[in-house]
Amino acid sequence: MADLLLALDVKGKAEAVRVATACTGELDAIKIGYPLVLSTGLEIVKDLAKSEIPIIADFKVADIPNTNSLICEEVFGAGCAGIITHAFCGSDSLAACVDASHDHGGVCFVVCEMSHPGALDFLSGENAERMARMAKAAGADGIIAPATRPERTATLRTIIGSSMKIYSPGVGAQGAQPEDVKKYVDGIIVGRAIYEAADPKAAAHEFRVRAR
Ligand code: O7M
Repeated sequence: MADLLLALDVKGKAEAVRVATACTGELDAIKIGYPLVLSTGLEIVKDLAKSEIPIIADFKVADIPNTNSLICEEVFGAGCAGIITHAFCGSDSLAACVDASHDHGGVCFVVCEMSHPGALDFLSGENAERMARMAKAAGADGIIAPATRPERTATLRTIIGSSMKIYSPGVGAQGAQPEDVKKYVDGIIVGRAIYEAADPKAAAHEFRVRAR
């Protein structure tokens, strides 16, 4: 049984609020990232807070420890409940993000293996497994692993164990189905298949039911 996270990669406040409002009651969290925040500013977090579900900032943080901490301050200061970081900058950068998240009462998720074909160049295989071990050692709350490669997500689950969560993108527009990964993960991340749907609420409802 997996939660449903909406990847709200739309542009502008009006469209973001339209989709979020339409999906009221069908989502467990909303993931925002560069497409939306660069078009609206972080004030969008307050606008989306009316949906009363956690807002997770997918900034795929990847910098030196001090800069990572400063990014976390802004994200949690704006009202986000969680942040998503990369791990490839190393254990000190990752620790800064995890620790700053926890200092602000938030959660930190770590990208380990990505869902797109190009992930096979770097963000997969042994590299992903090393990053999963690093995420666990850092005390992260969870990892990101691909619905498009469920067998890899299953492998990463064996590395992190059951005390950490896995959120999994790739369902819908990238071709994966909720049934492919729901037994390995705590949440599926769905973007275009919901926010581009003629009826986003109905689409969200169907994904939520199929993820259960
Ligand atoms: O369902 P989509 O394909 O329209 O959107 C998927 C969302 O998940 C989109 O916000 C991507 O940036 C994100 N994502 C991936 O698609 N693949 C990954 O490997 C990782 C992410 C992600 O959310 O990383 C935190």
